[in-house]
Amino acid sequence: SSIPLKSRETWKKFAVQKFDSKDSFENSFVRHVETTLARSLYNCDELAAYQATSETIRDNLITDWNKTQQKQTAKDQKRVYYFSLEFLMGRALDNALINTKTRDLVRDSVDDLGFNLEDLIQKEPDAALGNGGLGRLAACFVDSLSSGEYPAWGYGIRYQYGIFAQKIIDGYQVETPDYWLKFNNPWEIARNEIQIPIDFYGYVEHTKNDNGVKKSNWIGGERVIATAFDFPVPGYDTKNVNNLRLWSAQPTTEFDFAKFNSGDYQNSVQDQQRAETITAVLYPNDNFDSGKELRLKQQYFWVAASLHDIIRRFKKSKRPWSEFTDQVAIQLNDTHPTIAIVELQRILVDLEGLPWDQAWSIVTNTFGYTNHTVLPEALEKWPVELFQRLLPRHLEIIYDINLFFLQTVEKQFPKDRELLSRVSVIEESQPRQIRMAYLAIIGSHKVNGVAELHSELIKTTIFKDFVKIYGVSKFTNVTNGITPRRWLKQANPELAELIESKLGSDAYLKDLTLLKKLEEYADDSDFVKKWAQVKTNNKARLIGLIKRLTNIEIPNPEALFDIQVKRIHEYKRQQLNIFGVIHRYLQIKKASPEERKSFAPKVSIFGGKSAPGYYAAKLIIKLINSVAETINNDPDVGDLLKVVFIPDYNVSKAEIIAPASDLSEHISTAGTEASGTSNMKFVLNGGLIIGTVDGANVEITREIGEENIFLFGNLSENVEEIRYSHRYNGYQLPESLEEVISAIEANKFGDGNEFRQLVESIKYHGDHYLVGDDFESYLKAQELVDESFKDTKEWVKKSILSVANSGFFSSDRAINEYAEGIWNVESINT
Ligand code: B1H
Ligand code: IMP
Repeated sequence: SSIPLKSRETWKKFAVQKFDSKDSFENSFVRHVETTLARSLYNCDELAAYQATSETIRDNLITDWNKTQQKQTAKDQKRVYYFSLEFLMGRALDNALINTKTRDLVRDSVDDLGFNLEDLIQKEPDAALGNGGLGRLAACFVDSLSSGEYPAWGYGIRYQYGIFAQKIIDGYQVETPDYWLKFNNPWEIARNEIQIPIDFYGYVEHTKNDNGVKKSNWIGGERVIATAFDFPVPGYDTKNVNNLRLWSAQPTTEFDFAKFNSGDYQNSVQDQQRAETITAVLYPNDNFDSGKELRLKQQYFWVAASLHDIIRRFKKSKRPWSEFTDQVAIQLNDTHPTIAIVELQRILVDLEGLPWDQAWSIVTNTFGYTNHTVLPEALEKWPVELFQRLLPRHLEIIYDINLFFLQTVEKQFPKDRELLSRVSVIEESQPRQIRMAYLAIIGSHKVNGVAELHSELIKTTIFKDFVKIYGVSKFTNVTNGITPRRWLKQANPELAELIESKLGSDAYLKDLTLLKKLEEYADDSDFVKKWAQVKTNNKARLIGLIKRLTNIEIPNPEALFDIQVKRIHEYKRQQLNIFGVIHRYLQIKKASPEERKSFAPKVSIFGGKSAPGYYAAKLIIKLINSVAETINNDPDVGDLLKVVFIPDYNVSKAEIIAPASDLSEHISTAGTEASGTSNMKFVLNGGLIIGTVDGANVEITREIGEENIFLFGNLSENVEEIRYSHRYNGYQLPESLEEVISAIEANKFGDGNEFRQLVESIKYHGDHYLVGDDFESYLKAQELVDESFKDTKEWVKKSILSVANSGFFSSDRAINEYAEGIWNVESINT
């Protein structure tokens, strides 16, 4: 359906020109205000100005997006598809300005037009289609894929409601809906012409073809339509703009006439409308599997639509199926898209008529699986009964996949019945369940963890039987990374500018290892002074945010800013942190005026959301707020200690918080945090870390040197033993922690009774997360922090050396490792 040759000259004559000067920007801006927004200079408010600015940038992005897609199609290389149920993108405008290097020009143009760019940027709601690290990782990865000019698409769901907005009322978390699409979203392109039917429920028809070969045919019982929304993802300093395609559910227009003719028109329309609920809301759980039917519907809906799209694109090339894996690599971001393995097998066998073995070889060579957690409560399992109803043909295929798999295991390890039942995809429990992680391993050619320690752990614990079966080479590591464009240049423009002044260019934003050169300036007193000044300015920016959000005044910007912002979870141990704060408070109260001088003034800052149904996490939030209430209003303490809970922690707030830390806390029970990525963000912004020997902290220590990090706590190899000993030998909490608990019980922080469950789980119920075992070691590490912070020069030196050696943690490096070691995909420039 392309334009006839004789008309093409006309098209080319009017090819869209990108803005490239103030004049052309302002021209486009005014046109968008007057036509796209149907306003004028008499009623153009900041929101309208934000929208006109974004529409103008969007025009540029779409122009490059089109060229990128054409170029990639012409090059005809293998493409990578990143399947993620979460993309925590945050705001798009500032990022697009930075990546396309148009920020200064646009700032000046917007100023000409009577607006302030910084204010316009604030008008954009976050695209918060994710919970935490896993979703933000996907966002950093699409940035790096575009910047590295890889032919790549992201596939996900366009939730109408992203992660809830958190309000703090009387110290409690209250969830409110995040209807982020309230205003027209200039960053998406609705592809209403793309309408993919997706079926659920129904039954399977078994027949034989003319040659007597068995054939299975799934007859769906409910149909919804997947329609596409495309989000252009600009690379940094390149014209490459990749696509993030998010699916939205719509009712079909094929009406069920039986229903409609029964005369109940209203109810029939309502039934159809229910289709839209599939993509209505993001499940707000981090590291937790809630096992809801609607969630499985989301998963199948998204995966089936994405595969349909990929196969349509593949078929345009008229290649034989044997070449599918030369064209397509699909990465599964955790087990959430695992049903894609089964769906592709179904398409190849049932619809395309390939023999099982050939199909299965295509499937397993297509997929890679990334594991992000070893926590048992987060490992996905689905009741067999639910699959039977919702996806009956898929269940049959899972049974066959499992049967063939167990037959090969049986051959390899004859008579080891225990092994067979341990590795079976079907868990023979009541009710029987499908183990999605096992299915993901069996259906992929590579399985990776997200930091070295984590990748070793999965091989020796949850997946050790599979290492025995497949060999160790199927299991690999790709340590997570973060994009330096958003997490340095955008979040911390002053630091970026200072770095640029020494490195001579912004090349480090594409090769972060160039930061190494900063080592030369760690003792340069002029540079050290400027470095410290940037931190102070960023702290002032955070003080402003805190005042606006909580009305708390931070009187002393020189105080040590000690920050823990992340999802609230017992394994992440915000309770350890707040107990440490209480301990410090009690010490200050006991100290003489003379002794008080030895405490470095400190601001303890918390932030993060709890899953709405996670009672223990919600109690921790309440405790933090109660402690803040007591301490901040104790005149005896004054400036020595302040406690803040920043409500509604999200990506755009993280961009203000990360540059403002002196110290940040990454203090999970060893072996529980797969990687962590905010640890990398804080280090890259010149903050020091207090942390356990867990996740990427291990590699951060290796890169920046152990003299530049405050490590404490038990090691992961001892955790199981300690838990065992708690259970069978009993345990005692250290005196220091008992004192803290007594203060809580004595109602020093509101009604102590309210926190009983939190206290009891630690004191009497096994202390699963080892708060007691790590408490003294934590306090010692904090003493060292106090000591070090007093020597400003030494502290700043540590900060500079840390940044200089954080180049490894760029998501560009991570993506290059995936491309080479897992996908076998090349950049379009090579
Ligand atoms: C991570 C999750 C997660 N691991 C289930 N697992 C979810 C699991 O909605 N669910 O059902 C949602 C999220 N998230 C995080 O991934 C790890 O805890 C971090 O340590 C890691 O840095 C991050 C990215 O790899
Ligand atoms: P898809 O890969 O078929 O989904 O196409 C995505 C986009 O790539 C299209 O909207 C076009 O802009 C572009 N595209 C796809 N195929 C071709 C082609 O054969 N020639 C030029 N551009 C193409």
